[in-house]
Amino acid sequence: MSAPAFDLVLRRARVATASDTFEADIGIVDGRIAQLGVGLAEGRREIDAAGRVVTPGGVDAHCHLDQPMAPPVRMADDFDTGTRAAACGGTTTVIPFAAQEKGQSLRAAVADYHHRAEGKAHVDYAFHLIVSDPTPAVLNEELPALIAEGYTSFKIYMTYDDLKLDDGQILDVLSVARQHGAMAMIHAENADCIEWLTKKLEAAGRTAPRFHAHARPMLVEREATHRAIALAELVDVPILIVHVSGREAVEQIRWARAHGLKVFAETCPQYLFLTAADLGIDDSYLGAKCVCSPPPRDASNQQVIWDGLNDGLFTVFSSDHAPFKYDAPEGKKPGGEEVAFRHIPNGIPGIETRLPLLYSEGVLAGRMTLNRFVELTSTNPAKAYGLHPRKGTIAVGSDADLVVWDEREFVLTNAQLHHAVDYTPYEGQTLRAWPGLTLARGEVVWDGSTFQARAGRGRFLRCDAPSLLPRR
Ligand code: DUC
Ligand code: ZN
Ligand code: ZN
Repeated sequence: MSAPAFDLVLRRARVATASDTFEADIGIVDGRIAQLGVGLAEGRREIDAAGRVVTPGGVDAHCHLDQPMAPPVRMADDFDTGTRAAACGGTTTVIPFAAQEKGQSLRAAVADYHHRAEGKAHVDYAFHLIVSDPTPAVLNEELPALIAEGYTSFKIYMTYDDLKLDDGQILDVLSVARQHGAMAMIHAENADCIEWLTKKLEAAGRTAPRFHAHARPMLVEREATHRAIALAELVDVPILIVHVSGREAVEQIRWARAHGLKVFAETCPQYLFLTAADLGIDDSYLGAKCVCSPPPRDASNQQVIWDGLNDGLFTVFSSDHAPFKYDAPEGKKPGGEEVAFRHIPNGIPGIETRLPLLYSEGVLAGRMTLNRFVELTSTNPAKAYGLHPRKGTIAVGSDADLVVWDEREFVLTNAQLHHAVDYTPYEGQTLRAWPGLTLARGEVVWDGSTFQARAGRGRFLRCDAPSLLPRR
């Protein structure tokens, strides 16, 4: 008797890619998709997926794991717990950030971040860089060399004292992106406006978590988005605006596109499923759980985001998982105290709930096609950051990163999740689906009820030139 043709065959799947939906068997050899077709030969292992939707594993292109913070604050998830949660929520590739501290070399930040990931990751990972100190050595030597070595994207901040760049520095860094073909991601909020508003609020005694949203109104995001676009136009380079929260930023991006500029945009679950009211309608400290930047807006802005997801305004849907415990001195209560909003760590967890929320409220609620869901959550992020077609699609030769969906209604609780955070902002939300199986390079990492742990199985991915960028 001859040996089975495949290590694993997924039978009669309803395969969904960014462009097509079709029924097929998926034959897997050595962690890659070897054949797609009807009536494939036998595999050593067989899984019946009859009638069930199978999508490419999610690519979460914006998440923060074990990113160094100023003490006492510390992120709740490292590469172990963060990628465990990713796998259980159907995400098989993550791209967190190797963040340069001011005064630190970029290489040292990358080396430190590799150290944090090594032996811990359950799914594959790449790194974005965060450039906070663009010295001549960084601009002329480190950044070009790192781009050539597979770190082909970096984030620029327009706010936060320890990270922000001024306009001249942004122009310098964007010039490197242009010259070396990297993707520049921009956090667009006007730092001086935020500081001015924060001081006024503090002087009036308005320091409860809900005032975080008052200190960061849409105007500050709109202005910075416009300025980022202008700076990119001056340098003649594409940019990607991250975590876009609502109408005014969307209008700036539509304006840029209408003028022929290549401006990509990302949004996140919090701008579809939360509003500023989740930061509190009174001065309760519980609102700290939803403090993130930019803050969630209101129902009409949520609709603008849904529209942008459907009409092509957005390229990428990421979690912006930035995990801090609520009831812990290293989390939302720094030092164990209820603090003024300026001191509450910015960010919320969402790496595990990103796909199920959008599948439930987008695809199954009839707001979004299945193919667009795949494009936004997997294919486009892989293309934007140089990982496609190895990641982000179901095709012969691609890694066998697959999600088999279970369509069933249930109420989400934090106890069901696998991150190390003590809450989810989506507690009590009714969901209509969850991954029933996650395969990462052909291995079952989540079977619908049990996480199949093997820390260190996740591999570091060197990124190619982003295929969404023009070749120079
Ligand atoms: N920006 C992010 O990208 N993530 C968390 C907080 C922030 O301001
Ligand atoms: Zn940001
Ligand atoms: Zn972020």
